[in-house]
Amino acid sequence: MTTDPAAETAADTGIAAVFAAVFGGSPDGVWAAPGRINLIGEHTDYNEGFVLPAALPHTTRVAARRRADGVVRLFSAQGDGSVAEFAAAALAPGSVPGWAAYPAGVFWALSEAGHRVGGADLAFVSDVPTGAGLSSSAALECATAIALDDLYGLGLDAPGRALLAQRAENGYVGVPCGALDQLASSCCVAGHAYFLDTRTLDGRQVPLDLAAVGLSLLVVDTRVKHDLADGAYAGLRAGCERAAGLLGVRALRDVGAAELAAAEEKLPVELRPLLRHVVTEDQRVLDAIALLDAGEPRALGPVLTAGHASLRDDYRVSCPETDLVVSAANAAGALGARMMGGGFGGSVLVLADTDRLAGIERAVRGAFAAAGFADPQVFPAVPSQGAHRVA
Ligand code: GAF
Repeated sequence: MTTDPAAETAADTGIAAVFAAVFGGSPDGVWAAPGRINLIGEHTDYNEGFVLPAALPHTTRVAARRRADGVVRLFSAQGDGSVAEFAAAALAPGSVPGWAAYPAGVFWALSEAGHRVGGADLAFVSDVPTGAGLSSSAALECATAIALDDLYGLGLDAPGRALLAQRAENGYVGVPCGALDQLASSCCVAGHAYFLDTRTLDGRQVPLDLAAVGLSLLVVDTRVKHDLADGAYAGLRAGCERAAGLLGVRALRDVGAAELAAAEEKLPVELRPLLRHVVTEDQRVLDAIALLDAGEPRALGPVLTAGHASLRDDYRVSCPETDLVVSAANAAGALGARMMGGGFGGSVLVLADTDRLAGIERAVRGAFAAAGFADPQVFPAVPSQGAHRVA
């Protein structure tokens, strides 16, 4: 869980030993892809809007070696000890179950896109929390994509790998996610947030040195597991697409903030809050970028908290635990806080003065204990490097 080169080498030694124990011999290389936070811009990606993620120091690493016989073997140190094995050429959506579906889907998506990829042995070791809204699935996919890109000399670029990883999740695993997580895991740069227009894929790395101004980002993982594969996420996406159709626009991104009230009138009542969230959230991303460009990161706090209120009241994807983190953190002096990811559990991002972090963490843990919730996992989020080769 680090991008420090010396520490990464130590981590490699560990993963090479895992590889040797499972497959024998040495890997051809080791690659890493991170989980992500998202400063603002939630449920905007599949509405072709704006996002502002940053990579976490937590990564999924993969030690990989080409095979000449077309066989793929997958092992995860976080799995049940078994090896998933299949022929690369025989993949069809859904043919490999469980966690191995994500890397298998990358083989499938590469082949569907016309890339010549044969077999490989891959051993994964990850410290990205799973089911926590921090993109553990995308880290698994993007680590696989960069390893196969190098092993088979495909010559892909980072956004290209990200879109193939998204295709794997949509077409092979069957989750209709947008491209936020895969683009963040592939393209982020250490020390920066990544401002991205998900329609045009125009992106800009925005320097984010919060430590220099005495600020920190904290992740609070509520440990309430969300599962994107369930129907709620798909239902929200379908609702947005229905609303766009009724409004005669390609995607809800095309409704400007000034047109919001008139557009709401044209929709059935149940779709209005979805439109409201997407339009106001896109505007919050633009507001956040303007604040960062103006050198006013403290002022991001209220933007984050407004984003949470919109996800809670309009999009309705928060839960009592994420709501409690936001209210307890803000009451204890945070500048702002919001849930991240698909919702229904997962993690909250807190922006605070560094010297108030300990008090905020105490307050959140105390509030959870008082409410009878399980103790959350809390760690700092330092903007880190996107997918890269480690060794
Ligand atoms: C999940 C999805 F995978 C992303 O594509 C995005 O929609 C996010 O939820 C919500 O912003 O992480």
